[in-house]
Amino acid sequence: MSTLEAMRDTALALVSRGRGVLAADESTPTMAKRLAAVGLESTEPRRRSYREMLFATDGLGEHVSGVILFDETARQRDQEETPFPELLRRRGIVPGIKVDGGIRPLAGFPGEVATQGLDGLRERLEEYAALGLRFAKWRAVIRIADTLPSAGCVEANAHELARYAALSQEAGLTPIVEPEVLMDGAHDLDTCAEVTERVLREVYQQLGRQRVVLEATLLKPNMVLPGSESDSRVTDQQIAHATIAVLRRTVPAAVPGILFLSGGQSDVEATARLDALNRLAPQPWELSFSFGRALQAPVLKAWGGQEANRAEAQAALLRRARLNGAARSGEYTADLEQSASGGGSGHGVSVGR
Ligand code: 5MM
Repeated sequence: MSTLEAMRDTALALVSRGRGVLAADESTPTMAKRLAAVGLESTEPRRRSYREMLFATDGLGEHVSGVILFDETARQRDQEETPFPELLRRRGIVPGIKVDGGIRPLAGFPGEVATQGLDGLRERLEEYAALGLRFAKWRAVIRIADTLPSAGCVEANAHELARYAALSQEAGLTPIVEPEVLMDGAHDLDTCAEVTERVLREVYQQLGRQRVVLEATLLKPNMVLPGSESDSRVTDQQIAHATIAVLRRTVPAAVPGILFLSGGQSDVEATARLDALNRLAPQPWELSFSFGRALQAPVLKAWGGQEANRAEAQAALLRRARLNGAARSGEYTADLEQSASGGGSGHGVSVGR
């Protein structure tokens, strides 16, 4: 099998029916925030045991196709000394890695950011491939404000995403391209739609220029939503229609799948909206999830750093994975949310960045 075919197979495996991706790639500072929110100090042994609890969940592979790891986690092992990428692989879950170096202010563009990490990326990707990681992920961040985003910021971020994607394919890792238009702000649904469309248009133009093979990529975008400080109330159906309209205008049919990020929505909101999106089938691409907070918020709450809570926390993870699995085919309902067993209140847990 050629490298290209292998990368395409990885993309297809990640968007296989009824399954989606667990984003467990929080950087050390982000993980410190997540642990602090449940009253825990972030130490290397604690991050390791939390991630082991997630990955060792029996049956996780039924609804989780892949896990995005952070560099530290990709090098850690479980209590039997099995490296985490291998542990996941044995469970039928594809291991991948976040390769961006986080965001920094974009010079000359006050209030806007760019993602760092292109320097030395080729060598890091080679090392990650040797560690058994099969896909990579890079997150670009776009903010909406009065006159933002600027054209310069959108272009710089799209260009970086395309350079990263080309380098990933060179190393044989399927790139997940994540341009996140943040939910922060008081903007309305139409403004988010307009900005997301501009961003995705630029991203696909840059991917084409950098000769990225779209069949061996996946997109990880935001859903089109009103800003978190906006007064406007919209239904899940309006969100789904606005999101699909933008995606159909901008994302080529050659892309096998779209994995939405949750971006600060509650776990229940993210699932309900993924379900609403999938009720608008058929689309040219699979519509799935790559949730971090919307999968982990109830898990962290149930775990609380106590080994005694492990089974309850794993049940909470399985429950959300199962519900999102149902949303993949538009079969999630409020009744299912209430009745699904294994922890969770059904009221929704939301976590800010
Ligand atoms: C937007 O963040 C990504 C998806 O997570 P949510 O579903 O919680 O929005 C996530 O993969 C993110 O890229 C990682 O958590 C890493 O974030 P940091 O800020 O630590 O680089």
